[in-house]
Amino acid sequence: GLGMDFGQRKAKAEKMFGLMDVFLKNDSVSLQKDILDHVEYTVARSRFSFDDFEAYQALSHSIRDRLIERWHDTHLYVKKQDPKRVYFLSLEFLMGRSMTNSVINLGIRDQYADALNQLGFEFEVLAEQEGDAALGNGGLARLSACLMDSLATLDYPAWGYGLRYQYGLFRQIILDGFQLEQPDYWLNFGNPWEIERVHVSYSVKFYGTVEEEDLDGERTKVWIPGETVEAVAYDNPIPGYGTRSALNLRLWAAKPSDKYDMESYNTGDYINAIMNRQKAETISNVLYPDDRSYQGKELRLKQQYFFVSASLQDIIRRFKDNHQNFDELPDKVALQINDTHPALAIVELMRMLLDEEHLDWNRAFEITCKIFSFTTHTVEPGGLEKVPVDLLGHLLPRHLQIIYEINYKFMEELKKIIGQDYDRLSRMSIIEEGAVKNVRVANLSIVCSHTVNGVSKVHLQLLKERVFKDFCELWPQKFHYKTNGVTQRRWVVVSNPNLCSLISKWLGTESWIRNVDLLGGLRQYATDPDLQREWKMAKKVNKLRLAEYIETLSGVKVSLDAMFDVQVKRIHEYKRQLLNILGVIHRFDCIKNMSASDKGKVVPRVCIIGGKAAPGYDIAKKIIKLCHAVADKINNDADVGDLLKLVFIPDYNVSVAELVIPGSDLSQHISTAGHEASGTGSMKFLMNGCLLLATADGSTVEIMEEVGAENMFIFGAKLDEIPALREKGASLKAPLQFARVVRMVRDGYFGFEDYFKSLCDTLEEEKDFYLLGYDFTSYLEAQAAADRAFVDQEKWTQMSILSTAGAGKFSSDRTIEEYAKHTWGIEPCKCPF
Ligand code: T68
Repeated sequence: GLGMDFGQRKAKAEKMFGLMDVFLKNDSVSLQKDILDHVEYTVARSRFSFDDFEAYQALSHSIRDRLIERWHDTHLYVKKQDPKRVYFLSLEFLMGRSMTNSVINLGIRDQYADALNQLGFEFEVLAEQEGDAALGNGGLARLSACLMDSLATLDYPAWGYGLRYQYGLFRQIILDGFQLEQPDYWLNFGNPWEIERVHVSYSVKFYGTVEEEDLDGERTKVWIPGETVEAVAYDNPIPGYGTRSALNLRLWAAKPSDKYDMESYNTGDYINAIMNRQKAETISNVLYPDDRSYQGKELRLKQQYFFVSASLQDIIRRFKDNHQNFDELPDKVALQINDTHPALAIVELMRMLLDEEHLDWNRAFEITCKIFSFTTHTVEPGGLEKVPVDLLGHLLPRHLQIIYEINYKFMEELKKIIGQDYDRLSRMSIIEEGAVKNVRVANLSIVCSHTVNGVSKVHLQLLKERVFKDFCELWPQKFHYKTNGVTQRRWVVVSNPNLCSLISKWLGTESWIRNVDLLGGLRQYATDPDLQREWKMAKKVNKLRLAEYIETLSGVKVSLDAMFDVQVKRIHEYKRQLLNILGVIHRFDCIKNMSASDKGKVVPRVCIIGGKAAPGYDIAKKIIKLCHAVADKINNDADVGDLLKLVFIPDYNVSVAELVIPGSDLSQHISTAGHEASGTGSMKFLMNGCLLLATADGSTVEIMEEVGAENMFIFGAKLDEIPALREKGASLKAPLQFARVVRMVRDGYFGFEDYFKSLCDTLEEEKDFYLLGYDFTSYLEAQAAADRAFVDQEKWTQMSILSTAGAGKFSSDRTIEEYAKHTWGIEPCKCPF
């Protein structure tokens, strides 16, 4: 794939860097030796006796060596070229496992598989030993991971920055059908994929006061901080596919600062002083598990500032290595903030430029606005981040002053444009007045960014009409959208090897792995009986794998002839897992009341639901319990048998997704229209040839444009109908079928009627905000259409092939190209060997 053999690369490298050492060799014998050396010297086990986990450790270190090699070469080269770089700032990255992805992207999976066979191990078995890196909640965090993969593959000069949480997203365990949260202390067994850089560290300051001082006859503000914490870098190489580029994802861990004077007068003071120092580490201890709500918590704000301050110090230091003039900063640096969580970066850069580099306000502000772009992932105006002014002023007094100053100048400018429209001025102000004064982080981000991106076409429309209406009217040219994407490397090549080789065989090339538009070439074979047969076979194998997983987890045996109908994502009222469960109850009820001959016509279904509820989200937790209660009833009903099963897959995460998605026939994306900014799960299912049952919301609107509504099952109220429907409220009569299934839950047919009462109450006609009642009829119709299509397996397989064929647009490669060109202004920087 790299177009050069070992000798050529070495020759070229030597010419460029002179002293460049030889690269590691990738033939089977060298790999075996490497693995055994790591068994002996890294893992410290005898090379004659080691188990699967130790083999995994040794193997991962051998892969890590190769990652580091490319990562060094990339850095050396990019440093020399000094192009404009993008820095992707995100508080969350959901990387999942690294091993298989790494060897595939490095292009040495087969060599490793062979070397391991020689040693008596199997690559796939060892890969299962790895735990997930779950440093994020859901879609936003997995998007960050997919974008990093595309940045690396497309050779962009980019860095990711984030936090190295000690505890990732909680593990979900299910006890009696209830969700329990368990800590994810993921670093317990070491992490071979990171490189600790004890010498790359920065002091991050908090609290204290701001004083005025004389500097060369001018009054300047000086922040006298009260607490210092050290940020230590942990680097995670991100290899590109079919290139030698490997990017860096730099995650910060909090450590006590050495610049801490202790004056202890007795042993007790000394011990206490040490204990207090140790508290510094709590900053990067734990990921917040709420994927939507914002509470003004000091620790969360500390995390945000800690990560932003360390990253900016690092970025500015790198800039200053070969530049003195800050006017050049926007030509060398693009800063992308992933949602508003890293927005303090804006204020921190202003502070550095003003207080440390002594630029005047206008110059500092102009530079800052040229550097920042921001992507929002929200559709609810109420979901926007707010920070109490008192909290911010206490933790970061100087930053609050700067925010006030930015706002004052913005308000003055705004008055000149819109006049004395005080309602609008107060809506647009960065400061929200009221009983508790808040900083509106989104307003700050919009005012100080050159570009604001939504994540799908309809999302931009919602930003214009609802979320950022005032700002869109003021600066229409600032607002854009970049439709999200997912990486086909992770979501097809790694997770669905059967389908991957099938696609390559029929397209006659592996190029689609880098150029996913080529998938369109499958269209011409959609009705070819040979492809159809092979396609069905690949799906069968994946379904078998999933069925085995389900059986080990839940003891439920499922039939491979049934349609595997899947909804996996975070549990939310707006995502309407409840609609799905009520649909299952309806199906169950129908089967129970059917004649024997009608039963013969039922298309057997395995309904699969998975996802985590935020620990404090009561209704979401009740939905999980309801799913289990209904499953208990259905799965043990002799009348139903194989016609219907309901399974809840616990602890849904990236590696579970890699198993579940390829094994699904149908997947559900059924949010109330106008509530899902994009949705990226749908894209993964689509690539894997799963049919979509969906509302026209977020990304599915664009998926319809690509694969055609006739190849999907679309239902539900449309975006523009929703306001009127909500207005009607109680006068909207829910259909009888809906009333009947809700009644079954209410009356305790599945037990726990007291516990489910508040859940059922959300479905009352006047309260049914997410319009489950209204959409129920068309939902059932869409489900019936899916049944009919499944009976005609030829037709179904054709639709499945056309789904994969239409998935090209939804590669994160396309997303990254758009960001690079239109938002960041960066070019690829490819190491020529
Ligand atoms: C999701 N947002 C969107 N947020 O809901 C989804 N929020 O439609 C979209 O496809 C995806 O972002 C990618 O754009 C989230 O996942 C969070 O996880 C989150 C986390 C912390 C605070 C707020």
